[in-house]
Amino acid sequence: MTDSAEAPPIRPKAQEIRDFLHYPGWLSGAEQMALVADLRAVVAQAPLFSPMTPQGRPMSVRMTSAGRFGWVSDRRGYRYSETHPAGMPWPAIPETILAIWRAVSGTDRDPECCLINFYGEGARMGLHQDRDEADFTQPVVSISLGDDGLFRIGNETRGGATQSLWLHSGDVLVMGGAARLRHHGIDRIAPGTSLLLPQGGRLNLTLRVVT
Ligand code: MD3
Ligand code: FE
Repeated sequence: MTDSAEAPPIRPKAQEIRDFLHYPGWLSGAEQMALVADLRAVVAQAPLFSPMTPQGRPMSVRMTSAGRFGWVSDRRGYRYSETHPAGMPWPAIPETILAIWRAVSGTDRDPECCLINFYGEGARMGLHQDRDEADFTQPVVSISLGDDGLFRIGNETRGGATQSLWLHSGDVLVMGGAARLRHHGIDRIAPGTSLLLPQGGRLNLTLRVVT
């Protein structure tokens, strides 16, 4: 047998669903574990927090960010900020994460925000649009880690038919073109479906060009 430790992972082919690209199992198990180690270092510098909705209720998803900008929410509303709610700048986006963006995004620009969403049991994210970025020709790339999450995508306007898709640990999604302004959300996670995170739950990374 030859030593397979250096063999590059075999990447899945993209599946096109409603104008976005789904790469099921893009990341190998070893790559997922390396990403979790990098994310632990980010969270040690920039702890997860529960953003407040403008209605004054804490979101069920806990968040933090890496990169020049992070996403924050409080009574002033949702916005990108160059500082964590505790006042410090965000940590740099790990190279392992930048490499995924460069492989799948199809753009020359690098992401300026890596939003880290943590879903514990019962956490969800209602249907919304991502429209706080300056240039909608730039895609959003999403990376799923840990427990399965039920993703739902709708339309540019509210209402109408939606389509659901289970996202598994190691999956990558690229939302560009006509998919970029669609409503989307996470209905629920399936606790206990992955052993990647010892305490369970789901981590989702979304990479964005902000300016
Ligand atoms: C479709 N996060 O952080 S990622 C978000 O799994 C967000 O945490 C979800 O929606 C999560 O804003 C979904 C998939 C995703 C991300 C961005 C999109 C889908 C998108 C932007 C436009 C359209
Ligand atoms: Fe979103």
